[in-house]
Amino acid sequence: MDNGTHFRTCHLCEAMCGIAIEVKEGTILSIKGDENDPLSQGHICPKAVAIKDLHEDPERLRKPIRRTEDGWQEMEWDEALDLVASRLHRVRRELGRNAVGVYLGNPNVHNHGSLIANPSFLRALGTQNRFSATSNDQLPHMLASLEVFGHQLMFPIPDIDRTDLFICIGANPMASNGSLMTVPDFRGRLKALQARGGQMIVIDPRRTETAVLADAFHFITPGSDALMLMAMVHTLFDEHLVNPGHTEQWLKDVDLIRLAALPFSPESVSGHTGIAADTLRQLTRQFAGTSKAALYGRMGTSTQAHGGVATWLIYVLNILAGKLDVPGGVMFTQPAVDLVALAAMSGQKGHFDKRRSRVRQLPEFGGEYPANTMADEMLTPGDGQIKAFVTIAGNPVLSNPDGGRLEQALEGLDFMVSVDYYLNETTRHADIILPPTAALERSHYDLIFNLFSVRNTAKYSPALFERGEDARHDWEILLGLAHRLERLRKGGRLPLRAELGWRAFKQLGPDSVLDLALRSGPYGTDVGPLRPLAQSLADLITDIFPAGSPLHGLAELSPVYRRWSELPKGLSIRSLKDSPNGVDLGPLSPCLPERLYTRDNRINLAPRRYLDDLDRLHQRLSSPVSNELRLIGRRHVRSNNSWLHNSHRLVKGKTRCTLMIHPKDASRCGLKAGDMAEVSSATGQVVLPVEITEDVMPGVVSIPHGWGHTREGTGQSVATAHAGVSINDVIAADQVDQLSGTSALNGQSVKVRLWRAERNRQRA
Ligand SMILES: Nc1nc2c(c(=O)[nH]1)N[C@H]1C(S)=C(S)[C@@H](COP(=O)(O)OP(=O)(O)OC[C@H]3O[C@@H](n4cnc5c(=O)[nH]c(N)nc54)[C@H](O)[C@@H]3O)O[C@H]1N2
Ligand SMILES: Nc1nc2c(c(=O)[nH]1)N[C@H]1C(S)=C(S)[C@@H](COP(=O)(O)OP(=O)(O)OC[C@H]3O[C@@H](n4cnc5c(=O)[nH]c(N)nc54)[C@H](O)[C@@H]3O)O[C@H]1N2
Ligand code: SF4
Ligand SMILES: [Mo]
Repeated sequence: MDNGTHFRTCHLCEAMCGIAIEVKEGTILSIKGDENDPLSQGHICPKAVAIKDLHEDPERLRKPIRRTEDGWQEMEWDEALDLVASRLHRVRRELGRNAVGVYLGNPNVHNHGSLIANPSFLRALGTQNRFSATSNDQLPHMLASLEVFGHQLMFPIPDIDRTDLFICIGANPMASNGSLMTVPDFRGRLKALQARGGQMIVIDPRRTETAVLADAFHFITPGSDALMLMAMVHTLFDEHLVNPGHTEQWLKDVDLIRLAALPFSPESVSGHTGIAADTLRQLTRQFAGTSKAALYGRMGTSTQAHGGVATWLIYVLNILAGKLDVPGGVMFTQPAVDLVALAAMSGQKGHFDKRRSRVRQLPEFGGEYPANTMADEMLTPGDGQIKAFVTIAGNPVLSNPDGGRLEQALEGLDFMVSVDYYLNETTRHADIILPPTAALERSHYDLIFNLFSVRNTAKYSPALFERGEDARHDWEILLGLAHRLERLRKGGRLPLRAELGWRAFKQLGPDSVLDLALRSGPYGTDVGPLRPLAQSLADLITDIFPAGSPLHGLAELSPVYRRWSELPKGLSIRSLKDSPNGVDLGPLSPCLPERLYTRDNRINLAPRRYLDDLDRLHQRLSSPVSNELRLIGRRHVRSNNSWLHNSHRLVKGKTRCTLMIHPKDASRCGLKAGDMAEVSSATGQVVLPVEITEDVMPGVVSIPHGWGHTREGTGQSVATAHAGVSINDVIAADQVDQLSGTSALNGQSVKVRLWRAERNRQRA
């Protein structure tokens, strides 16, 4: 690689920060923020610098390894891929296709190669036992988008750069840098918001790094958000504050919402939420009365017992108060690769509950079952029991609830393969590990996070380093396996045309697909003086052919379609290479009703499944307020889920995996600073240092997720030296949001006491 500075996008979290990497003789000298990146404008967080550690980590796997009686042994690629395909095929042939399970972890969505190759791999596997991190994460948002707007990827994004009131519920963008809201430099953007006279209000069971910057902060009892949000809806109607603005003409079922919210007065929910009725009324008035306001919720509102309804109500409140599709409110993005339109064109707007999982009868979503039931599907005998398993860029032993039981289930499999470059808590159970190239050895384009971004931009980065001679990209591994599996299924040979198709796909790779998508998208090829003619043709086609037909879809997607006429043109990989810092495509802009995907082109304010799920909320309202301790998670800016703990610069310093507990609860549990606490539930128990703080609400304890590198036989020595414990060893897998099947990762009840060893010592 040439000496000098190379520009890229950081691939670690959703914020898409531009980075400038200085390289000399093949070595990274520095990683800094790229001042000229149109989205991040120089911002980075401490994790970006650790990309160097990831790249250079001697413990990062570079060749396939296979478990033998004498330990792990390296393999050649073709031998490894042949073996994996034949083992998976054998299970499929002998026990049926659903006997193979697959789990896709979070880094897949930061990798356009994987995103483009994964569908072919999943089709070749042919199993219904598909799982991913989605069901421990954003599933409620996808469901609300599907039900309300008709498309699982239509996410309303806070227009933070223009809003005057940002209400942040159950999210901590100061640590996470935003989620379903790609917002690099949250702090800078917040400062600008406050400087123009705007405010931020935070509602969270913990006074977070975000909360301390807020103009107002309210504690909320974990898992009670749906009650609070219902009371806000109630107040909107009660005080005649409903005013949907221009969306009113497309709204359906406003009355159903009014009726549904009737029983939930601010007074009736305040005991359950811990928020005074007056405070809630005032908050609702302020929200309704600020014309540029955005209500936003994330992990804390989605991964909890009422995550489905809570997420839906956030949509409902934004709509009823007239904040949807207006500058300064919540808006839809217009990315250069418009996955929303592309998916719709191929008939994949999403689906829910078309079938149920075998053991726990949980609903599928988009062809996946909730990951919290993976262990059940492996451990419960019968037709369709999972006997072979594939993980791709995931660490569910740490990330999925009841990781202990999942480990036990992985032990009992006939065969397991992991596509991953670390030997960690999950992959150590594999028979074969297939490690992909490192991030800097592949090209990068954010297909997903541009959908969530607070501003439309586009950026492509070629690979920074030549990959090792014997290294394979994720997409090559996936296509290599898919091709072999298809061949085996057809008895060893494919028809010539299919064979040529596979070879062409492997030869061209994902960048050619990306290039095609860019050129044919809304900012794509400029036809110059032919534009008026081309536009008339597109009009004609969309008039004649019914919506949903391929030609109609193609015309709508093409750069000449009238809806895109204001947008800049000329994007392709080549043009993006000429702008290595990225291209600004402008602020978010109103797009309704064109971008509604419901059958009747209306906004479904009150979908049946949400109304049906309100029985549970009524029950909650009428049951006594519990005084059990509730466990919540937390994130830290120097960490990313489970997999950055092998970077010394990120884990050094004070232990971060602690139990945060309020002084009142600490004394109730007999704990003082410096003690080790035992946190237990019916699922399991962990022991960790206590951190007594008034920053958590009384009745609430917090443990960060992604730690617990205590398992033997992993290959991450730095992580092992800073092991921590896994919160998911105490979180139950069968506590879910019953509407969506999403894991209730936040708000489960636990018992806390002094660690037994210390109790004994003190007694002696
Ligand atoms: N209790 C609790 N649990 C949680 C959460 C919580 O808040 N609380 N958060 C949940 C959320 S939001 C998420 S997204 C999940 C994340 O859960 P997972 O996606 O299961 O796990 P990660 O920790 O992200 O692990 C990523 C894995 O991918 C590997 N990897 C990294 N980059 C690449 C790559 O380019 N290619 C390949 N093939 N592998 C790669 C890493 O080595 C690691 O093994 O955790 C969930 N679990
Ligand atoms: N540094 C860092 N950044 C990350 C990640 C990371 O691990 N580390 N992970 C990335 C991923 S995969 C994701 S999905 C995003 C997540 O991004 P965020 O959603 O912003 O993540 P969290 O920091 O987990 O924020 C959840 C908040 O909800 C609060 N909470 C818990 N229970 C409840 C409740 O019942 N009600 C309410 N109102 N609040 C509650 C918690 O106290 C916490 O402050 O972050 C991404 N960015
Ligand atoms: S916030 Fe940090 S980890 Fe996230 S993209 Fe920016 S630099 Fe990377
Ligand atoms: Mo996530």
